[in-house]
Amino acid sequence: MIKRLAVLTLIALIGLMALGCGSESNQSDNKDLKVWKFAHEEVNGSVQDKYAAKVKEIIEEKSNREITVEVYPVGQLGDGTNQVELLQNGAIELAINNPGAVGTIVPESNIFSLHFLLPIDMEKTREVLNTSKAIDKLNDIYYANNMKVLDWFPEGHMMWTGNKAIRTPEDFRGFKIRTMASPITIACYEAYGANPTPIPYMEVYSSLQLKMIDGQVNPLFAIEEMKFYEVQDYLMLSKQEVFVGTFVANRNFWDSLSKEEQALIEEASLEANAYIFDVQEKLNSDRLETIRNKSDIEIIELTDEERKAFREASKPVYEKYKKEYGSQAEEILNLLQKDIDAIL
Ligand code: 6CS
Repeated sequence: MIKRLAVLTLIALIGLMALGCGSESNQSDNKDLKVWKFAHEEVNGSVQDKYAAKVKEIIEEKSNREITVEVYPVGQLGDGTNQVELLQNGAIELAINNPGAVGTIVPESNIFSLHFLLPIDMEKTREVLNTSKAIDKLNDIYYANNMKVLDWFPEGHMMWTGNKAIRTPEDFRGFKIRTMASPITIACYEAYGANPTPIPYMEVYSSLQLKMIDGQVNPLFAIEEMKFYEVQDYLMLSKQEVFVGTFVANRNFWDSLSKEEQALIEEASLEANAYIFDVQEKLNSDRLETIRNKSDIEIIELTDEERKAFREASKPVYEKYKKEYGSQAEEILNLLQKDIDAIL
């Protein structure tokens, strides 16, 4: 109930913002001026922020500034899950979200919360996301849930930080790890014996600092920009999954666009897909160096043998995904695994 009220309040707020924008168009007497609201889940300077800035730049320039794209980083329009609801309701036109947040709404999207699924080689992961038929099927399901998916892109490997070293699933026993809300993420950590605790992104730093949780999991760029490394003793280069971002439009908004406008957004997403791949590689490697230079956090690179033990422990969760989400989810997983095997 409280969550619903929060989303309704946000929608009302966004409505007021839209009225503001409308008067701007009237002042210039140009009824064709359009404002598209674009929310993402990260802070200024992040991977998603740079993606959104690239899309904004292309759309505004190529529309001769007849379209303005307003970018809202995390916090301004609620957290990741609020933002998915705002997009579904049409309160915002464009968004970047990720399966960790969409997983409670679109069960099949939890596929990307499975550990040890996507190739560890990020180029190959990108290729799978850009070409697999599994993605077409997922896109149809998102569309049925009011979201038109325009792009899937990797943001980096997920890594653990903690107040103790984690090298084996046994080390996770009783460990309170902050995760996103995806039920499959939660199941993975339960399979390791940990105590997964979903907390909004913007509350993770203080929860670590106050020792309400023992650790968290995120890509390196986020561990640096959110300053998690300041309040943690160990950083594990664990690479058990890839953080996948999704560029999406509200379905009614998408269907109401002209063919030219749709083509413009598709062109922007295609360009952003290539651009962001290099950006995430550089941000993740540069920020690991920043963490090394600015702190005395102990950095542990998991060996192949150590990763294997986690891979084995996470296998039952694949069965859970198939069993709980049904035949369509199973078909998507089979298709994806076939395409991954072909690329490896
Ligand atoms: O951990 C999270 O909740 C967030 N992590 C990243 C890297 N992006 C957005 C997401 O909400």
